[in-house]
Amino acid sequence: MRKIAISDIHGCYLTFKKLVRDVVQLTKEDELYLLGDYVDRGPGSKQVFDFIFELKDEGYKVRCLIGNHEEVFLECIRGRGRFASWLQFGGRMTLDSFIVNQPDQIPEKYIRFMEDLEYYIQVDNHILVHAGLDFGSIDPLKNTYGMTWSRDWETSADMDWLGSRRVIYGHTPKTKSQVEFLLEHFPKHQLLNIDAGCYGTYIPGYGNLAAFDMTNQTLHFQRNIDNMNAWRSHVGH
Ligand SMILES: [Mn+2]
Repeated sequence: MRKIAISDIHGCYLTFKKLVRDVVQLTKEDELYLLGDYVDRGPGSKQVFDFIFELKDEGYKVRCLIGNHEEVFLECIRGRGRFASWLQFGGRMTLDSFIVNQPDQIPEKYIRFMEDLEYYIQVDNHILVHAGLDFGSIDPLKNTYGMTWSRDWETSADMDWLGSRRVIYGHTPKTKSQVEFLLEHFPKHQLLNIDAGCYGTYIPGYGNLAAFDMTNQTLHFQRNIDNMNAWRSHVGH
């Protein structure tokens, strides 16, 4: 029985499926934790959701956190005027994967899935969260904005507050060797960013999806095998 964490899939369905099925070889005894940003940029946001539903239907244990991209999507659904910025943010790729033009044309079950996502999960002595924790707030586990949007928060982490707990998160892409370096220092630093920049195939060192095995404290990587050409032409690379 292993506890596995994966973050920032960003519509890279083929890469995600290969990582889970062939590289990690997930079993029904394992627990899979997904740390948010399922959608946008990659070509298969809908297919990422469908694969998560498929795993759950087959009896795999999967728990899912919210990322800032799902938050922005839900704001679009609730009509808070974020639609234009969401499209810039990679949202066009998500709409294309559903073959629709507006976020409210996406079927209800996908929207409900996103509405039900959790902000953080504590697993043994690990705190799992999408982006990080805002240590400027009285209780970092109550600041949901910090959980989905934090950047460069590591140096302000309050290690007394954290105690023996460790934080696993994503959101800010790192190269594969940076993620490996962070794992080497994880016992001392207690913070591990596992976002290996899956969608960034055009930047040297990026373009991998990482799975962190919390039980054995090991990393697995899958190189991106999705077709990122539409996103690349969209962002001009
Ligand atoms: Mn993010």
